[in-house]
Amino acid sequence: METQVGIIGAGPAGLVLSHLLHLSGIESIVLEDRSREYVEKRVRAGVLEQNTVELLHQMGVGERLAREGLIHRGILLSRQGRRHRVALSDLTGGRSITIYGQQEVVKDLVAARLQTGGTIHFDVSQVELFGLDSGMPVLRYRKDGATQHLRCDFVAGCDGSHGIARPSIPEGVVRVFEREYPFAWLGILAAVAPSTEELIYARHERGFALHSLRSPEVSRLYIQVDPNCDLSEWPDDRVWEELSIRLASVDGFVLKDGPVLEKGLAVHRSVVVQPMQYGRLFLAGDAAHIVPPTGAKGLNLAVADVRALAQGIVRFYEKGDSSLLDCYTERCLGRVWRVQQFSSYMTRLFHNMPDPDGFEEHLAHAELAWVCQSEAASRSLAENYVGLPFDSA
Ligand code: FAS
Ligand code: PHB
Repeated sequence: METQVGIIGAGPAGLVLSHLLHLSGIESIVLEDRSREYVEKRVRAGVLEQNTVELLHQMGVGERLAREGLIHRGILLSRQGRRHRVALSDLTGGRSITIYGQQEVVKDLVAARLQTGGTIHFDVSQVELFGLDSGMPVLRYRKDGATQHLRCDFVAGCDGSHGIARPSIPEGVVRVFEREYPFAWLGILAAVAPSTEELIYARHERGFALHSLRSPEVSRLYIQVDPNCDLSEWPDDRVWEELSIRLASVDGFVLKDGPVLEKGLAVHRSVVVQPMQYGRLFLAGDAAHIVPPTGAKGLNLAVADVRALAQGIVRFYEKGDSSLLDCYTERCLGRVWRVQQFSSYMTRLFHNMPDPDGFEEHLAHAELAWVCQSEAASRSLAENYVGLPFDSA
C-alpha cells in the first residue's frame, strides 16, 4: 500500500495531524495498536489551552466541544487551607482554558477522520519502520493475521512515550534529557458533581491534591502518593478521606464524595528528545517529550507539535519546499522547553519534594506566597497556564 504520510498512533497527536493534512488535501494512514473502543475510553488529560480549542474549531471538529466543554477563566491555589484565585482571563487579556476530556477529543477526531474517508487501522501489531533515511520509508505491520507494508513519503511518530518510533532512530542520533520525580499521582474519576466551580491546586504537608472535573456530574481528582504504592493500599474511602484533608480550607469547603468510576496511577517524568526528527521520520507529542501533568500541558504540547509538522508537510507538497520540515525541531523546541520549565515549576510549587532540612519546603512556600501577592507573578503563571499563543514560544 502507499500513502503520503504514515502516522503511528491514534492519540491526540496522530489524529490531529491526520485531519490537518486531510484539510490540505494530503493523504495519510494511521496505524494504532489498540482498539477503537480502548483509545476512545482511555482517561487522561482534561484541560485544553485556548490554542488547542481554537485549532479544533478551525479544523471543524469543535461542535461537541463547544456544547459540552466548560470554559474556565480562573484556577484556585490552596496553601495552608487558604485559597487564592488566579484570574486567568483578567491576567491574559481574556484568554481561558476549557475542561473537556482527552478521550472526548479523541472520539471527535476519530469520527471526523472516518466521516471524511480517512483510514485508521486499529488493532495492528508489530509495527516496524524501514528506510527512514531514504526518500521512501516503509512501515511494516501485522493486521488481521497478515503482514502489510505501507510505503510513504513521511512517517510521523505519534506513538507516545512507549512507542516504536523513537527507538527506531539509530543509536547516538538523538539526545534524551530526563528527570524522574520521586512521587506519582493517584487519580480518580468519580460520578459526583464537582465540589468546586474552578480547579483547585492544593499544597499540603501531607502532599499535593488537585480537584478537577469533567462535567457537572463527573469529578476528576488527584493526590500525590508514593510512586511504589499499590492501588490496593488506596481503597476509595481512604482516597476520599485524604482528598478532603488536603483540600480542606478555612472557608469551610466541603468535598462531596461519590462512586469511583476509574482509579489509576500516573508517574511523573520530564523527558525531552532532541532532535525530534531523523530522515523522513518526525516525532511529535509524548513520543518526543513527557511533562509532569501539574501544568496540564501534555495534550496541548502534542497538538502544538503536529500543527508545526503539518505546516511543514503542506509547504513540502504545495511548494516542493522542505525548509519548514528541515527546521521542525527548532520550531518546536522553544515551546517544549518553555512548557517543561512551567510544568516543573508547578510541580515543585505544589509537591513535597525530598527535603532533608525543610529548605525546599520553605522555598516553595515563599514562591507560592509570592504568586498570591504579586500580580506580575500571577500573570506569569496565568500566561503559561492558558498557553502561549502559537508561534510566540
Ligand atoms: P498518546 O500516548 O496519547 O497516543 C499514542 C498512541 O500510540 C496511543 O493510542 C498508543 O496506543 C499508540 N501506540 C503506541 N505504541 C504503538 C505502536 N508500536 N504501534 C501502533 N500504535 C502505538 N496530560 C495532561 O495535560 N493532563 C492529564 O491529566 C494527563 N494525564 C495523563 C495520564 C496518563 C496515565 C498519561 C500516560 C498521560 C497523561 N497526560 C496528561 C499526558 C497526556 O495527555 C499526553 O500528553 C497525551 O496523551 C499525548 O498525546 P500523544 O502524543 O498523541 O500520545
Ligand atoms: C485533569 O483534569 O485531568 C487535569 C487537570 C489539571 C492538571 C492535570 C490534570 O494539571
